Amino acid sequence: AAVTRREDYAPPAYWIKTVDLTFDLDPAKTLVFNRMQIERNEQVPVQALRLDGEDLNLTRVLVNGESVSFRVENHQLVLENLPAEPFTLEVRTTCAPEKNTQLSGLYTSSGGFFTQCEAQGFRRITYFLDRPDVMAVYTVTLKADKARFPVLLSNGNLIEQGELDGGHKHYAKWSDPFPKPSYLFALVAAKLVCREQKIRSRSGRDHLLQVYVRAGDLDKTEHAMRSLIASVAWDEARFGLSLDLDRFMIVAVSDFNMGAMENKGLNIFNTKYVLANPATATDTDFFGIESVVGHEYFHNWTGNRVTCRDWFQLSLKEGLTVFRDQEFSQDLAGSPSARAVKRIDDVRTLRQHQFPEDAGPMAHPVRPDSYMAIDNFYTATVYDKGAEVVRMMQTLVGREGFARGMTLYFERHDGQAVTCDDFAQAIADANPDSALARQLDQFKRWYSQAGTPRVHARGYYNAEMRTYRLELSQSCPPTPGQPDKAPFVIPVALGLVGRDDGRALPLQLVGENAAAGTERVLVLSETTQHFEFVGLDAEPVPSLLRGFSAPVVLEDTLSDAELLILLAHDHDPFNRWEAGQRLALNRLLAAVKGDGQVHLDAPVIDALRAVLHHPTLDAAFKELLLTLPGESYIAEQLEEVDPQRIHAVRESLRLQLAQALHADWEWAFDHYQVANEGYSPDAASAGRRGLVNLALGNLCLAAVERQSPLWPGKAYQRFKDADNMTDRLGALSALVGAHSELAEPALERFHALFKDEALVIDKWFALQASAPEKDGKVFARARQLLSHPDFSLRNPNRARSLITALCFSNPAAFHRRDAAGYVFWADRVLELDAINPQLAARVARAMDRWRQLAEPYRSAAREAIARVAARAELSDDVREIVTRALG
Ligand code: HT7
Ligand code: ZN
Repeated sequence: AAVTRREDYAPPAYWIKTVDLTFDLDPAKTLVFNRMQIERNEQVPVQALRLDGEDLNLTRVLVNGESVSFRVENHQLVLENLPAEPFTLEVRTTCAPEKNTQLSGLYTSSGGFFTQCEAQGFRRITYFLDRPDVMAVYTVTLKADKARFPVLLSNGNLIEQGELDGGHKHYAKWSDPFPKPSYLFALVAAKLVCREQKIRSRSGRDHLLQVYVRAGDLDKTEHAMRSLIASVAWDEARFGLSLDLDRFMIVAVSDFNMGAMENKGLNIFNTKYVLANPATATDTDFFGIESVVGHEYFHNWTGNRVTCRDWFQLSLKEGLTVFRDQEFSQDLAGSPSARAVKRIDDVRTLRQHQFPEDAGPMAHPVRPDSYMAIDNFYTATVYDKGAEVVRMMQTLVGREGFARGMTLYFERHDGQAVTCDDFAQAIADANPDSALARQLDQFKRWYSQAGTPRVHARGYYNAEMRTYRLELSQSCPPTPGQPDKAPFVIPVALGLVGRDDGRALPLQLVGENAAAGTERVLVLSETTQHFEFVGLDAEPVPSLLRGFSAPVVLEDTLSDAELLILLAHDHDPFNRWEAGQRLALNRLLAAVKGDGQVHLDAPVIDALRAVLHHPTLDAAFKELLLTLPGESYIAEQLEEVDPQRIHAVRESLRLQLAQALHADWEWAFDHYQVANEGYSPDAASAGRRGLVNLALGNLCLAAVERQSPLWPGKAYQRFKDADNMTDRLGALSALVGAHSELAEPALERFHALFKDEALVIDKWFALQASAPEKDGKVFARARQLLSHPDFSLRNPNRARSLITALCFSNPAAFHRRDAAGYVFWADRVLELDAINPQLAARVARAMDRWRQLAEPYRSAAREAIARVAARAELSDDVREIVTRALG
């Protein structure tokens, strides 16, 4: 398959100014009539017009109303000898939505029609210049059977509707005044109902907000609507960006490859990120909805009003919009400690997904240089590392400076398709005196160099001079195609903590007249730099990279004693959490590398107990601090990985934590119960529920070990009586995670209760496939579940609930000495590839880190990947992943 390279970008030879689309919608055969106003791009030599098209039946081509000669080659409709003046091109095609199992282009789901055009789905609807720098004004007419498809939606404003065929059919005509790239086109024709709300925004304009769902789901739309209203208000308050449409619609669909899609004025969402009520959705689901609704809404400016010139610039919209949704959720969370909880969550996600990506065969820069299938580059690097790059810009220019930069970005580029360079330039130009502006070219290495930099820190205290000299150095490991890296610009936020009293010490660098507070940002831009602090009466404990101020691995020389000081006193909650994780990690790694015996010693037990009982720390923060680092994160710290050994060591530490703090877990279980006055998904009550569920998990684990029925019995009762899904699933997970005998009846009961709630049944599959492995039973169960009547590979959420949960979230069940996990993986990738290549390619990535495995896993993994690669009729998507993995 062909590789597309960033360096080959050329502007289009033609512009499409307007598009008039008419759809005669039929699941088996839909007619698409496409009339475009086209003109030559005068900046480019005259050449043929090549329109992209895939899986289309072409029935007619007219130029200015006349038949012309044309040819179709390499998925393109080619027209030569076109008029020099602007002309009209009419193209008629048909397609078969009900056969479209890829869920890209026009497809059917639960009997309705939906579209997904990003990145290259529009070409599966009609012939077009399917690239983001071609922006056109769209008018869309939808015709369909009235009874089966009563709701007809497209982008923009409804300008006409009526009946056809004596009332059997009907039509609706939509017009979107904003020029847009084809990837933002959308249509929906289905039997749906909607929750709607009129709002007046700060700027005084009235808008109609609508959330469309299937008839039985209306009672699950309140939170999505609230989140949308909050998003509109937030973007106005924080960035002065208002909603530019009279009508903004969200539609939920149950078959969807990703989370949601920001089509102009008509966002289409995976049901998972719309539907929630207390009985069916957990606190995590509620937070997920808030952040995805925010994310898609924020794209209206960062992505839609200003879009990407080409797909290599994807992080221009995705990194920036993830940053914006993270900030939105932090601002909604409120208190500094609730903000820190969100920040810790985001960093955990980055470390769990992006760090391994950066260390494996798919490592690529935030702005990639080449791809075989662009859908493979909707990655943690483009999204989450991209967001960290934007966050570092904000750290370097300050919050207000960043908002100024955003304003300049829109002044310069509203209505354009631009590059990551344009964005960075606007932020720097709005802040000419900043470290960012001074070192912009070097800062932009974050866009061009892959790999996670290492920052090495050492401190030297001089008692005589009362100085503390901090030496920082950086390096970055090689990644595919990039053996050598130049230094990055790394903002290092830091504080110094008093060794005896935990006080935040004043930070005065040598040569400065006075201390600049107790927290500041150092900028590391050379390979090695020194910073000398003065006026220190005793050796401080450095608290570095506060708030995770850069996406790097920090290698310092802190002792356990120093980590305990930070855990008890650091003013930065992120580093306080990090100190707890490091203490646990040090013990886990020593055991994995040593004799396999892990021991939870008294100082750490006492410190964790102090955290649990702390009078002012948030429950959510305590939960994060008392959760051990995950098995994949532990694996990432090792040169060679034996997943079974890691699992055994972590399980042993988990049990010790449960036993050593038994009385404390009992106290926390009682103390943090949420008052029974109706469920609310706010951060404070969610935090309490989270900590109570963690306590229950620990109490069940310790109880099963000593064969006591008390806590499993309580958990089962709680599971039965729960009035919300967070508590019900929490109790069920406690039973499953402790391998209690009551897990089985609880699972059966759960299925019976929720058999008609697809999103809850997804949880039922995922819980079983991600349960802690014991004697191979979890893997055996997962394999059995493939033949459960509710299982299907065609629905992405359901496929993920079993396959992703096993292959990505359960290393000990997946990596087996008998290779059965790898056989399972290869079989599913091949099956899925025939149905949905995008999804297959995502599953394929479970083997990214195979080279890191110890034998016998490594050879068996290679063999499984080679088996997939040997299949001749593989999609480009999966081909790209397995080729890189073996390369
Ligand atoms: N911008 C959206 C990306 C997306 C997508 C990409 C490839 C295939 C299917 C897809 N569905 C949605 C989602 C977002 O980042 O907001
Ligand atoms: Zn996005």
